Amino acid sequence: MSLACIGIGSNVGDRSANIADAVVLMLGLAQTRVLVCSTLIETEPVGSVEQGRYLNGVCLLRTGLTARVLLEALLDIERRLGRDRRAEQRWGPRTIDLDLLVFGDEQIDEPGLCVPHPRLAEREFVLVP
Ligand code: A4P
Ligand code: MG
Repeated sequence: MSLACIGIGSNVGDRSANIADAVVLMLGLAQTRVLVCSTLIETEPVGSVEQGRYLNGVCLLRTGLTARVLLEALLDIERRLGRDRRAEQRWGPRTIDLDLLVFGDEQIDEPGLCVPHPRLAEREFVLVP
């Protein structure tokens, strides 16, 4: 079993409902328990794109999944909540963003999977929660 830290962000639609829906779907993940969720904070958007303020939070999971399978499951939750990456710009507005911030003490740098999340240390919207 591994401890995984998930960063959650939303700045489109009903932001707190989007985040609550994402947490409910994480509760249903195989071999996984949601241990704790932070309070949500409202944050100024980071990046050059003009967009609305975010709600951000962090959840701690305990999981028997691998980092790769967990990330695939998180991307699937994003899709189920209506996120369509092809219609978005990088660091632009999104209904829901789930980032795998930390996965135990693993250090992974593979195509499509980089853990710890490369911009973790510079992102207050993650560090504060
Ligand atoms: N990917 C690789 N490793 C990971 C990982 N550890 N966690 C791949 C999540 N995804 C990972 O992600 C692009 C691809 O990265 C995924 O398909 C996955 O295979 P994405 O979520 O589509 O792209 P993104 O989120 O636009 O880019 P990125 O680089 O993840 O940006 P961030 O760091 O997530 O920033 N401002 C505020 N206030 N609050 C926010 O939440 N979020 C962003 C996005 C910008 N500004 C923000 C916020
Ligand atoms: Mg992301």
